[in-house]
Amino acid sequence: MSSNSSSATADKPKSADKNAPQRPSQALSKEDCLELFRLLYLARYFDVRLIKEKRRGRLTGTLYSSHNQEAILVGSLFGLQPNDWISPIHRDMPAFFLKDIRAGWRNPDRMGMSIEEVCCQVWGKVGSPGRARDNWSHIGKKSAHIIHSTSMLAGTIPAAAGVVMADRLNGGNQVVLTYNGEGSTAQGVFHEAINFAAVHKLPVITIIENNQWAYGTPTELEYPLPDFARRADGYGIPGLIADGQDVFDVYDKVMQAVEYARAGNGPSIIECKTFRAYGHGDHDDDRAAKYRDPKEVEQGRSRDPIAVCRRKLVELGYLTGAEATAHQAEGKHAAEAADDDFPADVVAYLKEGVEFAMKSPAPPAEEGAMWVFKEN
Ligand SMILES: Cc1ncc(C[n+]2csc(CCOP(=O)(O)OP(=O)(O)O)c2C)c(N)n1
Ligand SMILES: [Mg+2]
Repeated sequence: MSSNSSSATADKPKSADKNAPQRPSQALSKEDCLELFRLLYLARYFDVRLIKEKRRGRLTGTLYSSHNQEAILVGSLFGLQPNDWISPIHRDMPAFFLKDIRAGWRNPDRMGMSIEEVCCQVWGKVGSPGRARDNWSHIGKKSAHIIHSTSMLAGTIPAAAGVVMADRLNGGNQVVLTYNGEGSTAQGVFHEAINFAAVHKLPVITIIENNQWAYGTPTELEYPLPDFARRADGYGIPGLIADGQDVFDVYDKVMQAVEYARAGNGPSIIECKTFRAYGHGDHDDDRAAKYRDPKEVEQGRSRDPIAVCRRKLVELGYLTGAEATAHQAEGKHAAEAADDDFPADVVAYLKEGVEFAMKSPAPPAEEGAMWVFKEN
């Protein structure tokens, strides 16, 4: 893999030219491609449902919407091995249940968190890994190989480097995907951790979700070059650019980096170009409507990842006739989207998670000081 940034232009996952270089997505079966499409719907529906629950007053906590950024999560997670590690951040809530979901949505033996656990986390119930001790995305689960997310931007990259370094020393071959907003790339710890990973050739793949905004700061006030992937040049590692709206392009770039890392070549950075659909969090929606030009927002949301994927599946002949237009969630704000804009199995899966969480008890009050104060 070259260390130069590759093109953001995404092609069809299958090429008519037999001599064209094979991209990992060209090896995906029709079933895999349709599953990617379904998972985009699942990630979108999770966000839509939570926005609606919040507006109905049935939820507390801040919602950091992943709307319009789903292809980054789905495309990056689809090709991982179950025992690979991930470290999601605030905007990656669906990643907690999407990790190794390819092994079966209802497979009790899969490593990733179940939808019930994630909903319990959101609702602050006893069944959550964090046992209601912290905000939504502040969770992790060692047995699921999910590094605990924290508020300290880029703060999980050194932890991720340590995890895979330990695994390598034990003879393992696991990789770790860390997720970061483009704003976090200015943190000192971002540079220190990636430099460390580069020097020690650790299998750390750093995904930069470049959604053009870090809270109220636009990218031109964050970094003087158009491509955050160029940061990789300073560490002597590959810096790839993916079209963050195209699940197949994200899959391709991540699989290239995974193969490179597993072979012992070390880390990579993958910048996924996307656009933040809403305010930073739901508390910021009204303010964001003032600091962002409506034309910019319209343009940024015009390539919905569900629509991009649908077009490719139609081109490939994997979706035909009424099947191709059965559900139309793209381009709709949460308030406009109805359950029948989503596949029935997606709605049912989340319904079970939400109902489980709502019926679950809150943790007992005596737990409040556990793991905080040491007796005596
Ligand atoms: C070290 C640190 N500084 C500041 C903050 C406050 N903060 C939380 S999210 C955020 C913006 C993050 O922007 P970006 O990294 O682009 O991610 P996005 O929210 O756009 O996905 C800031 C400044 C923080 N959590 N940690
Ligand atoms: Mg950002």
